[in-house]
Amino acid sequence: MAFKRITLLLCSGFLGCSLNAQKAFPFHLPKEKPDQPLSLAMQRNYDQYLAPRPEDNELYSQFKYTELKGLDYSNGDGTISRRDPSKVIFHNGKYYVWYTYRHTSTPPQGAAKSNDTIPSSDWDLAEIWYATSEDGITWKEQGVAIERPEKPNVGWRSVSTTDILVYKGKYYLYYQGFMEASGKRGDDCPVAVSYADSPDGPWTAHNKIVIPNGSKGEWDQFSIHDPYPLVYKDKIYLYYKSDFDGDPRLVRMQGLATADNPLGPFTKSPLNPVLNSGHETTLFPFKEGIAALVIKDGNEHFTVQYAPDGINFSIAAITNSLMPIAGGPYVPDAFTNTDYGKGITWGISHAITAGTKGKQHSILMRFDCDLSLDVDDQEMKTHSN
Ligand code: AAL
Repeated sequence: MAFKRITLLLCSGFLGCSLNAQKAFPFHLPKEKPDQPLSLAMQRNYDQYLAPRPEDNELYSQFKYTELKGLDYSNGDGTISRRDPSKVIFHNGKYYVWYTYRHTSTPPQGAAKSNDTIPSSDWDLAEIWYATSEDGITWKEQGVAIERPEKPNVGWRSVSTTDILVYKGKYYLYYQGFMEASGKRGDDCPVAVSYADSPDGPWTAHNKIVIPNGSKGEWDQFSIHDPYPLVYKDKIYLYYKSDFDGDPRLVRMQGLATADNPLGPFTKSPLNPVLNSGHETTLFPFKEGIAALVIKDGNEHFTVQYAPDGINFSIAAITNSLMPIAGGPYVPDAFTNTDYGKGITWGISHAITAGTKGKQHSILMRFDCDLSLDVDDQEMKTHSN
């Protein structure tokens, strides 16, 4: 697939979640009727949304997808899978991404048929691998970063769904540590962490749960998934997904835990969950706050949200194209403790989960977007397809 630049439809009307949103409107209440009562829909249009048209705010984007080169898609029989990419980082002239890698003799067979060598799901019996690239499109798979530790260490059954933190010159990979196969309540897993002096490893397992499950009755008692660290307001802000375990439906939401030390202790926000929707976590510093791509699950799925304080999120934008599933963006200021985030323009996400139930395997792709303050709107418009 040829890479094409995305159609860009951005202007500069985004005002955070300011109650002064009306000022951004080039047209608003008829001047001759300033006290005209507003319908609920019109009130919301002024108070909640950030510009008169969705495409007029900086958190509106379309998304374009491009096949990656160098990560082998060819076997296609479900025995190899790459999924749930980390954020992308840039180090010594190369981009790095980590992801869940599974290579088993059979495709996933479901929980009942799973055993020590047969995976139950696409992320069972997995390891964390990594790849590097000079241009973000052609990648070289470098091999394993985090192996499954010996039983009974956290993650002995599977390590998956990782994300990277760079903090004070060291590298930290947070990941889900499974103690049982996915589908047999193994998904009720907590988050573990390994650390290294270089993105190429070697990685040392902390061998402790770093973000524990909530206590019985708390919203995150069953799982802590999709850890996603940023540095914000002088702290590590680690967002994560959990599931209210409705029988058998899961209500997925996202929470926040903060820390001064990458190995913890992490303190969960008293306002958790901070996002009422979403599945895998994708967030980035934007202006004074944090923006989130909220995908797949919940009443507010497939929206871009913004929290001026990193905690209180509102819908900022919708999109008219498919949002990246499990997006791991390149966030240049993810760890700089910025007080004015610049946003993102690309990353790696899921392309597709191929095959029928029990035979899934996942593929990674690149996404491009314009969720960045640096992009020249006019230039992008000129090159739109
Ligand atoms: C993903 C993530 C987590 C779940 C499973 C593997 O996309 O939300 O990682 O546990 O699905």
